[in-house]
Amino acid sequence: MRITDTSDLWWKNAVVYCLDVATFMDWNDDGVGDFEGLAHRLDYLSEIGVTCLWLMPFFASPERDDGYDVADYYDVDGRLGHLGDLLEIIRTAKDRGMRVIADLVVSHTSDRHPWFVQSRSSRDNPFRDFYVWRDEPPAGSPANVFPGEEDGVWQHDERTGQYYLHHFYKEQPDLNMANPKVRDEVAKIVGFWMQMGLSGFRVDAVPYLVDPSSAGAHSFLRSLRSYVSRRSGEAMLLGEVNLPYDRQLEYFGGPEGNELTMQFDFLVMQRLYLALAREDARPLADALLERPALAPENQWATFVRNHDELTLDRLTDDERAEVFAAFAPDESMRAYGRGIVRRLPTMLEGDEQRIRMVYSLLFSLPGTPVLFYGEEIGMGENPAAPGRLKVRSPMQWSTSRHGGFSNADRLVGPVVEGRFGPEHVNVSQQRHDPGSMLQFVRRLVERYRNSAEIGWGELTLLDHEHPSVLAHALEDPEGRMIALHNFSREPRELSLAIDRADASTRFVDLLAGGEHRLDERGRLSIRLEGHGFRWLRVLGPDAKRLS
Ligand code: TEU
Repeated sequence: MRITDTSDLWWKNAVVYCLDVATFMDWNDDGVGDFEGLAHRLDYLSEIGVTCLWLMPFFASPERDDGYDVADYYDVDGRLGHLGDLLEIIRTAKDRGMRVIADLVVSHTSDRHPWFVQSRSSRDNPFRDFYVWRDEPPAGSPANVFPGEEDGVWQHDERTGQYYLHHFYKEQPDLNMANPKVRDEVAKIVGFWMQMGLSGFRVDAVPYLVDPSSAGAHSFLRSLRSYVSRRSGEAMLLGEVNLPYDRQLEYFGGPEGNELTMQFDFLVMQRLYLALAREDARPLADALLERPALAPENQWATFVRNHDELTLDRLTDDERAEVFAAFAPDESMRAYGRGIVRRLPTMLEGDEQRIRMVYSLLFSLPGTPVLFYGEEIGMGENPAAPGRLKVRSPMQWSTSRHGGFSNADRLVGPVVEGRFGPEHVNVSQQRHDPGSMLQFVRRLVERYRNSAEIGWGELTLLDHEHPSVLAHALEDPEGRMIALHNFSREPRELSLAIDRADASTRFVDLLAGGEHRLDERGRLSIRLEGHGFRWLRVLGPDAKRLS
C-alpha cells in the first residue's frame, strides 16, 4: 500500500460517527440540540478518534420522518441554528482531522417542498413530472416501507384526480429521477453542499432512488459518482442498499467500482445477531465468506446499530424468530414485523463482557466501522418513545438535568430512564474511569487506526474445532493480525495452525498486552474466556508495523 492510497482513499480505514444534531447537545436550552451544542462537543468526538462525522438530516423539514422529509435542500432546520453555524462545524471538524458527510435524501421530498406544491397543483404544471403520477395504481405495486402505518405506495390526490408514488410516508412523495431536470437539481444540491465543505454523502434509500429494474438506475449513480469526484478528489458516497450481495455489487458498479464508494453491510449485521442469539459464530462466518470481492477503492461499512429499526429482513422467518425471541421478546420492542427498536446493551441485558466482545468484533471485521451516537458509552433506548424514536433519545453527557443534554422543560424527545439512564450511563463519568466502555471504545479505535490491514487487508478464516469462535486473520503487504471472538458464554481452548509462522514469530496481544509464541507442536494455543476476544499482531523478526 502506498502512502498516496492510504490518504486519498481515506474512507478505507475511517471511523464514522453518526449523530442527529437535534438529539446531541442543546446549547441554547430550547429543548432541541443545535449546531452550537455540537460545536462544543467536537473535541469529545476527536478524543474518541472519530475521523468522519455523518450528520443525519439537518435540512428544513416538517419532521414527518425525523428530517428524512426535506422541504428545502438549501436551508437548515431553524431549530438547529443557521447555515453559518453549520459551516463553522464543518470547518472546525476538519481542523480536528474529522471529515463531515451528510444524508442525501433525494429518493423523495417532503410534500411541503415547493416542487411538490407546484407538481400537485395541476396536471400541466412544469413541475408535474418531478414526481410520479398515474391515473390508477398499477397492478403489482410493491408494499410500502412502513407497513401498518401506510397501506400502499400510491396516494390519490383530489385536486388533479391522479395518484402519486410514495415508498415511504404519504407525506414523502417519490421524486421522478428518470426526469433529467430532477437529476440536474440533485447535482446542484450535491455541488452546493460539497462547496460548503462536505466530504461526501450517506445516500439514503438508494434502491428507491431510481426504478431499480431500469438500466437508468446505474447510469445515474455512475454519473453522480463521476460528478462528485470531479468536484473533489476526496468525495465519497456511502449508500444505504439493503439488498442481497449480488445486487449490492451492482450498486458498487460491479468490478469497476464506479458507482457507490461504500455500502453498509446489512447481511453481516443481521448474521451477527443470529450468531449472538445462537452462541455460534458460523452464520457470521458464512456471511463474511459470501461477501463479493470489491474494487480496491470500494469498501464495506460495518455497523452494529443504526438510527432505524435493526432490520432482520435478510434472515429466514425461522432465523428472525430466533433473534426476536433472544433480543426482543416483547412485541413492543419490534417494528414493521422485521426489526428491533432497541440498542445493543439492552438486548444483551447489560452484559458488559458480551457487549465489549461485539464492539471488538465491529472494529476488527474487514471494513470501515460506523458508530451511532451513544454506542461508545453503552446507551440504551427509551421504550416509552414511539417506534424508531426509541433509539434516538438525547445523548447522555452527565448526571446533570436531562443527562446534561439541555436545561429546557420540554425536550425534543424523552431522556432514557432507569438502569441505562444518565445516572448510570454518561460521558462525564466514563471519561474519568479507565475501565469504562468509553475508554474501551477509544482503545479499539486507536488499535483499529493502527491496523491498516483491517480496512485494506485480505480476510482468511482460520480452521479450528469450536463453532462458537470466529477466528479471522487480516493481512496486507505490511502487516498481519488475527482476531478471535468467542460467541459462547463458556470458555474455549483454541489450537490454531498459523501459516508462515515459526518459533521466532511473536503474537502481540493488542488489547490486553503481553505476547504469545507457537507451542512445541508449532501451533498457537489460546484460551478464550466466555465471550472473550483477542487481537493479535503477528510479528516476524523484520516487522515494522506498531504493536
Ligand atoms: O431508510 C430507508 C429504508 O428502507 C429503511 O427505512 C428500512 O426500513 C430499513 O433499513 C429496513 O430495511 C432511510 C432512512 O434510514 C430512514 O430513517 C428513513 O425513514 C427512510 O430512508 C426514508 O427517508
